Amino acid sequence: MAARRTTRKPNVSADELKAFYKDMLLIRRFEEKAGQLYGMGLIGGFCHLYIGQEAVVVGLEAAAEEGDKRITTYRDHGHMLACGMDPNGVMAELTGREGGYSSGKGGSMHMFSKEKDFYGGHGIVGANVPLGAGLAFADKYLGNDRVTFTYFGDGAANQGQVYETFNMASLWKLPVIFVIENNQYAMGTAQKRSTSSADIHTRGEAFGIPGEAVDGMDVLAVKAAGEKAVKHCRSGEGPYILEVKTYRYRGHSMSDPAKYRTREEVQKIREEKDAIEHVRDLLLTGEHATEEDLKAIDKEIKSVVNASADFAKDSPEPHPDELWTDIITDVAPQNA
Ligand SMILES: Cc1ncc(C[n+]2csc(CCOP(=O)(O)OP(=O)(O)O)c2C)c(N)n1
Ligand SMILES: [Mg+2]
Repeated sequence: MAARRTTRKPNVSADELKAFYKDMLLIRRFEEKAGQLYGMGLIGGFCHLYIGQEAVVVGLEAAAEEGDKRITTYRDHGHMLACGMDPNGVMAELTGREGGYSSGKGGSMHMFSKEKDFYGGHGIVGANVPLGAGLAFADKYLGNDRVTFTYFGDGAANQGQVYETFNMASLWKLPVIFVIENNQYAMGTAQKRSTSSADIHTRGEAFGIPGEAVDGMDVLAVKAAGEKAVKHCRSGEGPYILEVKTYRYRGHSMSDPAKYRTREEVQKIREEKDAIEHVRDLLLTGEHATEEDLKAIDKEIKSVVNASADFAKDSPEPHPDELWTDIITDVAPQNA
């Protein structure tokens, strides 16, 4: 295997490293299972897998506190699992079953959890960015010190509404972290073909928003960058941009011809940079865990994921009477 980043001794406890390993593995195995269920025809419609990007959301969740909020795009399963949503409810939603987070009527891109401060799951590229600033505005208005993680992609970063949002977020000093998950592609378009500047994190400069880039395949680096960003936002200094350099191993969605990159490119990153393998190496070389310990974790994760698939399959489809429910509400939102 190619040279890895294992020589550095990380300033992290064994328990925390194990938790990172477990949380990232849960996302990967869950997504692999979702891919299988899609292949079997049990999941329909759009389905965007997060495999390869696990360290982004796990690192940033480690920097978050109770009451902080998150909002993301259609590539959202990992975000839900990382903030503690129930794998059963997520898998049941993917399969369109009653036990799902949106009672089987939302699917992969449309799940929410007020309990976990997860505000979706949004299918329109860039549209969740102003919504994220709105969540941060609410916290500022209510006078608390919570922050909102607003995730979007390198492709979305070229959208006009992102810059309108940057302007207002900076003007009003909103506690929002704009997390750009730069996985190098927007569907089949490579970043260098679509994006005029290589450093997306500098795009806030015109608005006075600080930004930095971080290795998104290194969960410890992501956590450290996240903590810095959170500190900035929580202390009332306004928004912050984190460009997290990552990579998706699977296609854009389940229907991707994969003609825009080579298999070798994907393989090379998997071999040299994989975030889960990185933590596995740290655990083993630092003697924080044995192969047996890791096998036990793998087994535990596998059973959680299998249970979620069984739960989904056993859950009924929504009753036809539900066709006209949950569409629109006439109840005005109350104070949070
Ligand atoms: C407004 C809008 N335009 C186009 C699309 C189709 N579309 C879906 S995902 C996507 C690419 C977005 O890429 P990126 O922001 O890099 O996110 P990634 O999929 O890589 O996570 C496009 C063009 C859409 N959903 N919404
Ligand atoms: Mg992208």
